[in-house]
Amino acid sequence: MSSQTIKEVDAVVLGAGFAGLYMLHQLRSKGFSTIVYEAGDGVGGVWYWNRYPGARCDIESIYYNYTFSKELYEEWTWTSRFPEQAEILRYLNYVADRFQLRSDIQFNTRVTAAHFDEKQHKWMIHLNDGQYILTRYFITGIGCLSAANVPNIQGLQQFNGKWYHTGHWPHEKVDFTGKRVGIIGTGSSGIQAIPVIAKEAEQLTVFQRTPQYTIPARNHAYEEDFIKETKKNFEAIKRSMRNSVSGTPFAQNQQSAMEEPDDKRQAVFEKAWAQGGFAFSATYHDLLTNEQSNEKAAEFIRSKIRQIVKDPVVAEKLCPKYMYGTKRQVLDSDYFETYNRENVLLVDVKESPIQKITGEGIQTADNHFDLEIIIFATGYDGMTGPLFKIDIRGRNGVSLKEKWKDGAAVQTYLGLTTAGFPNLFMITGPESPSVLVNMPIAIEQHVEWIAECMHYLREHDIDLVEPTIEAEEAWSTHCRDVANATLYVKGDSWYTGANIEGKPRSFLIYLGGFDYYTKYCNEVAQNNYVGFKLMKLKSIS
Ligand code: N01
Repeated sequence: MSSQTIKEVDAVVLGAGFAGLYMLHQLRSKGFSTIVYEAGDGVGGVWYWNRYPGARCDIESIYYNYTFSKELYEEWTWTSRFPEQAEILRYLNYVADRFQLRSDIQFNTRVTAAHFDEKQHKWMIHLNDGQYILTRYFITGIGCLSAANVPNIQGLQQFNGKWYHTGHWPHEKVDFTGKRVGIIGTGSSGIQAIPVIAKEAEQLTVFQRTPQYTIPARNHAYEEDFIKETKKNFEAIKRSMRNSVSGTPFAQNQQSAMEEPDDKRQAVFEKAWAQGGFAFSATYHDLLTNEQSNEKAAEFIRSKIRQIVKDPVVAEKLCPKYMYGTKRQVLDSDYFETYNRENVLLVDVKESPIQKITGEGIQTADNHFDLEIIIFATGYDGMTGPLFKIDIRGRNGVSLKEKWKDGAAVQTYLGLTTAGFPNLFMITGPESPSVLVNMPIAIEQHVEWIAECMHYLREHDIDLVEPTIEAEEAWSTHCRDVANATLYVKGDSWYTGANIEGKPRSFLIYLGGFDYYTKYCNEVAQNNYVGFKLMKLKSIS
């Protein structure tokens, strides 16, 4: 390390998305000096990077926003049910300006390493420009899906055309007009991009490994009166989201799909299909715990695919066979209809695997497909991937990667902290409800808990907070027990890590319900942070 003067702050926050922006706002209001580092040149996080055609949110806009400020909620007007990426990005820019956050955000800066210095009892943060910064608290707000997965397919470097990953889309428009385009991957990103690109490209070839259960989003513009009413009901909406299982104001039907007569169940599914959005997954409480109920939902969606897609061979290839919902349910706009277009070709790469990428396109076991553009909609190394991109080292120089290495289960306390890494907080970290809850609401809960915790520590002259091994073992066991009672753990997806070659399989999302989780975290705080070691430096040295 050089002898340069090292800047020091109370808190370093990583990422200027929903999490980082609100964390900064909270810490400032409590008088903590804070700096946010952001790799991009603007705010927005996932909505800054995911600019691919068709990108929009799958949670309704009136719920997919901050609730910490009534004024903000009243000032901002969403235009449609499911907001487009550009609109969410505008919203986050508005928030950054509205609360004058930019002055404490350093853009175009990547944190490469964060090491806990045991002599100073502080974190030394290493930046990609060679600078260092010392901080008491280190807080990650880097999301669960920011480490892009570009599969290691032989020959990519030889490809003469252009290629893109959906999560690192260029800022300028990619022109597909008159082009032969190939897209690999049919998860949420691929399914949103395919109908839009198909309208522009000369030919679109979809390389599908696993078909998906997707429900029509039924996006529409909002009426003025609806928005007025929503704003009037802000407090009630906020209360119901914050006290709900999923961070949205929707109640789940408490009935089992198997208790309902066939005709009634069919009508319930039809109604949810017509309504669009996530209503379908809330039709019965046991779709993800009872295999028979699950199959009823799965077969309903397959029947819809067979109705929509005209070519029965293509329709059958598009019918998923795995258990409904064990991969994230997708919302689409005209996805299956797109396969009725003459310029769209579906290639089943389970039947005929991709062998290599050539200078001119993609070679599968049976065919060569000439392409000018290849799009990787191949997802992310989820949950731990973003954290592992940074060399985070706690006590004794042990890295997070080593602590959670192959097969050794990830262990956290509340999905927020982990033993051996004092004063490290992970917003929406592994083993918290995160991606199975409406994210802005999950983020607000974490941010407020962290800020309160830091305030408490300062008020009580406590310098370090770190979970006990016992507390984190108990939390992780509870997390696994809850997950193992569901069908989620049986799926092969980024939820379980099965999408990344060699990644140990584990389900790292807390499924006990957002309401229960919030109550639990609050009780930990009310009981003087039970499960944490609270340390005063005076008594350490
Ligand atoms: O990624 P995915 P995503 N050869 O992992 C395939 C959120 N999100 O970016 O299923 C061939 O879901 C892979 O196949 P398989 C949301 O939480 C939200 O689409 O592994 N194919 C799969 O089809 C979502 O769940 C929104 O067999 C390969 C696809 O690539 C999460 O982000 C929008 C392959 C990856 O699907 C991730 O979604 C977008 C290979 N080597 C994203 N490797 C909204 O809010 C992978 N695949 C709406």
